[in-house]
Amino acid sequence: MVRRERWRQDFSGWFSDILQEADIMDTRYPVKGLYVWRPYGMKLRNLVFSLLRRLHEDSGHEEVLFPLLIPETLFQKEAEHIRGFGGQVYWVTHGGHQKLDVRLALRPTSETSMYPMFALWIRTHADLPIKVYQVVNVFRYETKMTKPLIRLREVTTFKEAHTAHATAEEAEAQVREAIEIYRRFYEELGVPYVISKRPPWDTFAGAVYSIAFDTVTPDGKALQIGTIHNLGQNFAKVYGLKYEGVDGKHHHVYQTCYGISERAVAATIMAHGDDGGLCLPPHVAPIQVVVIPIPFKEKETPVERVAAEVKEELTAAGIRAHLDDRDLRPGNKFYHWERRGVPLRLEIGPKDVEKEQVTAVRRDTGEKITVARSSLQTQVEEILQQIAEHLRGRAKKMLEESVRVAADLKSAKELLKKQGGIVRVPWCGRESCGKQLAEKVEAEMLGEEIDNRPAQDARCPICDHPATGNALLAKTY
Ligand code: 5CA
Ligand code: ZN
Repeated sequence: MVRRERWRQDFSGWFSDILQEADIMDTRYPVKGLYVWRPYGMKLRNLVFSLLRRLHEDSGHEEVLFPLLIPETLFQKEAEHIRGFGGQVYWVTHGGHQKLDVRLALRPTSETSMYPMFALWIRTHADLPIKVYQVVNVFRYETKMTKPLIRLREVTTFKEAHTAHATAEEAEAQVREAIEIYRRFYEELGVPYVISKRPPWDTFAGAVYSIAFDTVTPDGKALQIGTIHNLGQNFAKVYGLKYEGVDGKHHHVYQTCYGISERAVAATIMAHGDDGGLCLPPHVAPIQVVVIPIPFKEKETPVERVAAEVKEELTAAGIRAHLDDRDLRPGNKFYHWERRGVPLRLEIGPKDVEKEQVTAVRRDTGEKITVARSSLQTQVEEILQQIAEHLRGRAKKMLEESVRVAADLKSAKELLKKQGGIVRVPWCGRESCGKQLAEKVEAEMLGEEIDNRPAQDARCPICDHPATGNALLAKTY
């Protein structure tokens, strides 16, 4: 029943068709790397990001909103940061006809706008920690190929969290909390991931170290879906973020930041879709249940009335239900909602009315289930739960199968070339070996895996020293 041929073999085509046909995005906006969210996509985006907001709020993060424009004088202060982002910044140079004295950057991320303000807010240790987040647009002049939801020049939905702490230990603990938040977020979306510590040569500009979440796309590439950075005191020193400790002395704070963009929406779409279109996890599906009356030709039946009642009953129970009473053939309606990934369809025909039942059809498996009207709500809730679990399990299994261990570097290279996915190679942790590993398998180093350790006697295939971790290597988006 479930076909995933095109989804796998022509992922790019599948993805761009589905964005258009499922009413997610319009990709025809006449500026490269900028796209339009359409109503159904907007609903999906808001549901996905409300999960993320809730996880931040529940762990004590408070929402803020900083300006989009950053004066060049502030932006240029942190040398590493500039080296990393310099080539990607859009500059505002004029106000009307007037040339500006100080150019203004469109934020590519907000360290340089936030931290000078943090410096004004922090006086004593009692002002710490600061844990804030915002969900905003950021601009990056990306030079790699742009792609809707994946590589944008205007990232429209950038959740960035920024923190400041009195001690290095607290900043470390904050990194762990952020990892936990991102784990839970992606668990809820059923999006599988690997977590790794980015290699030193690919750390975020201005960070001490970076942690990345990656998923694997249907065409076998790694896609980074979130990062967490320990900034140490780098920015604190540049922007003067100091607090007076109990010892009466002034100390620089320790900072972290972590971000997720609308790539999370892309990851959700690709993790669960199939050749029929979207297949959305019930948590974030704009419509969880669509009710479709199936009137019998030429015969007066109460199917419409019963369908409306069913819809009302589900809505009252807090389920996002929709009644499709358009004057269309049922087959067309099935197709319409299938494309859009509605997890559950309820069909109501004359026989269903007679028997006081509805016919439920699962989007993920195509399975038909007869549900008694008397237990409608509980059964629908149960089925939605089962769908969520099935999707999560199926996606997780696929990712696990695509993380492979190779006997040697030559076969690792072959594996990546033929099947894609991620290869796991023991690594001594040294930069020169890491770079050679990536070169030899003709892929990129995602980083050192967090959740798995190499075997006791494992050795680095480059230098033959004992391995201190696993390198994850993949072709990347
Ligand atoms: N200031 C830090 C943390 S908030 C920061 O900017 N980190 S980042 O550059 O790694 O971005 C965080 C996440 O945003 C990335 O992991 C990636 O998933 C997503 N992202 C980055 N650039 C783009 C882009 N051009 N289009 C879509 N998503 C992006
Ligand atoms: Zn080595």
